[in-house]
Amino acid sequence: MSVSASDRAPPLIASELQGEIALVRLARPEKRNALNDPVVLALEEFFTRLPESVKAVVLHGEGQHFSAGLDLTELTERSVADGVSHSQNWHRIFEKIQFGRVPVVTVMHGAVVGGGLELASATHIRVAERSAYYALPEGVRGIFVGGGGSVRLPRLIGTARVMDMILTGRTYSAEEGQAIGISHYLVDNGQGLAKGIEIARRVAKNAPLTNFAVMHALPRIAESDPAAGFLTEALVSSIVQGEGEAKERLKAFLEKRAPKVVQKR
Ligand code: 1HE
Repeated sequence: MSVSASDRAPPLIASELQGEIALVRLARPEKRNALNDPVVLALEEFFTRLPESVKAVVLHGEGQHFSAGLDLTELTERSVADGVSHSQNWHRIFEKIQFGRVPVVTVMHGAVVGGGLELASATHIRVAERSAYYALPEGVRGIFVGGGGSVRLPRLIGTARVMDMILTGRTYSAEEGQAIGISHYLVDNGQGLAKGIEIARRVAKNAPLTNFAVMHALPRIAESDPAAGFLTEALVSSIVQGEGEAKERLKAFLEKRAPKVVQKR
């Protein structure tokens, strides 16, 4: 399925169901997948209408780049009030992705900059191709992150790095991004989508309540004081293991019907 701003306009995003997973692609390659309001709203629509059968999503970008970030043509003549509401619009939609129903795997290649990096950081697993590079050109453009980047990126790579990226316009390579924790997986060019799909299929096989706890409880526990965190963890783990699915999976292991953890070679 493709979504356009109007019937004759080129598609903004394109989506496809593949069994238990859905693929969603930023589809403005001629503008380097810059994120304008219609694209961000199309993403909201996609995540709002995700069929119940979908258990994980892969987000990727068409063309040579994942995303050039905020569509800078939108910034001209915007009042302070409009700016606040635009930023809060992104916050609402990216929160819908981060705290949504299913985990999202992002495949990053080429430019992953500004709002593109903010979008990727709102998702749960990031795969990078070697062509990927990361930057926050907000400083150069005379603006500031507005898509949740000052909340999510420091938690991912540290406030000091985010400060440096914005102040100096520094670019990190795919290898550096892997070392500092922007990506979880680093693959050769052209291999990202296959890897993203493989990961999403694997994630889709988890018990839904485990995925729910990982997406909704884990980040909140990690942010809470340890005493509240331990209590919340005890409650959540007890709820998750009380589900029929957990009981069946544990029984399967004890009856030697389930896979073992494998040693990494
Ligand atoms: C754009 C945008 C954009 C490209 N908004 N139109 N983001 C940035 O500061 C990044 C700005 N973009 C770039 O630095 C480069 O375009 C790229 C490194 C991403 C790609 O370079 P390249 O050589 O492949 O493409 P290009 O020739 O620069 O761009 C092709 C077209 O896309 C061109 O339009 P055309 O009509 O002349 O063909 C570009 O103008 C257009 N284009 N990027 C609008 N970003 C919620 S707050 C978030 C704050 C931010 O995200 S700040 C970071 C903004």
